[in-house]
Amino acid sequence: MIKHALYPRAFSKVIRKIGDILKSGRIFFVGGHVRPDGDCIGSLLAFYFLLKNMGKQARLYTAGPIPEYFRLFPGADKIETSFDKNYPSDVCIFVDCGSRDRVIEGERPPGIFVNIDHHKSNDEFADVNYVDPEATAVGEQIYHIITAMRETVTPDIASSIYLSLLSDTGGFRFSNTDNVTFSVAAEMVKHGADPARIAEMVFENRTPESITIKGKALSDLHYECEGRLVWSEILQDTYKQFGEENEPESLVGELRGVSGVEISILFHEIQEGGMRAGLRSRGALDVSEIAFQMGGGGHANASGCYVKGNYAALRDRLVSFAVEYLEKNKREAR
Ligand SMILES: [Mn+2]
Repeated sequence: MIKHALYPRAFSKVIRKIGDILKSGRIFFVGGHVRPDGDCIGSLLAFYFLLKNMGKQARLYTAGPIPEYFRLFPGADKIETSFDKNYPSDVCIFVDCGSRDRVIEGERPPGIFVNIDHHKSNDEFADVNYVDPEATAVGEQIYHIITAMRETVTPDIASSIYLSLLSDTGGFRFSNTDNVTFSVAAEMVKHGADPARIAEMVFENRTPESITIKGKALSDLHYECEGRLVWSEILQDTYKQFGEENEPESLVGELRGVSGVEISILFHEIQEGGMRAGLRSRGALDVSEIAFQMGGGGHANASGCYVKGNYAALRDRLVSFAVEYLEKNKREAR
């Protein structure tokens, strides 16, 4: 994919507006989604360092759990996983969240809401919404905000934004990788991000437990539609034994890598009863349509859903939606 301009002109008004809010606000709450990924963590941290440089008060929050390997990232110790109802924020920024319940169920921190996201399914829940499904990652959107404000990109900000880009593109491999991704990444390296060090943190820092869980999932793959669909699952027994925080990173993406596979799904049995599923697809196949049928959403090639209820029944329902979708959409010409 090629975008012709580095700066997304269609969003210049909202980008300026967010700049004004950042300048006038004093006490900031920055929230990310549950089970944060690298884009979420990188975006939280980029805001933390930016706001600190601007002399503002800022607290970061995500419902967690935060994978162990992000703990090594500079600033990661600032991310809180319990929500402080008494924090008197005047601005709440939500990053990488397609809907508000991805952050805090029930609770509402005070202040004006700003929503910065690139999920196609975003429901524009905030007072100010900067939602660009064409953005590589939220880190890229934050880069546009910072440059429009003419604020300095410190090495900490650069590393955080680079983490966002690297992580959401799966190491500059996915279809959201374009010329802007590389331009912004190059800028971040110029400002002090260390590509090898960050890649090592993100991709070469697995716990032995997560490898064991992955081995179990890989040893029991289920194929449907003549191999066009593959799915696997991780049950509560396994999570109880090896720890939920050791959920194997990007496994569903690896399953998509099986030749002949067009859609991959990884199911997780959840503690409260029910399922969480990650879906990945190749090319023009849009798994967000399948996730949407189960109340979820996301990107065309990467989506997910979370549904309470009977695990096996929900899993089978989602598999049948995926089979139906594949039967409607003929094999991708490759
Ligand atoms: Mn993202």
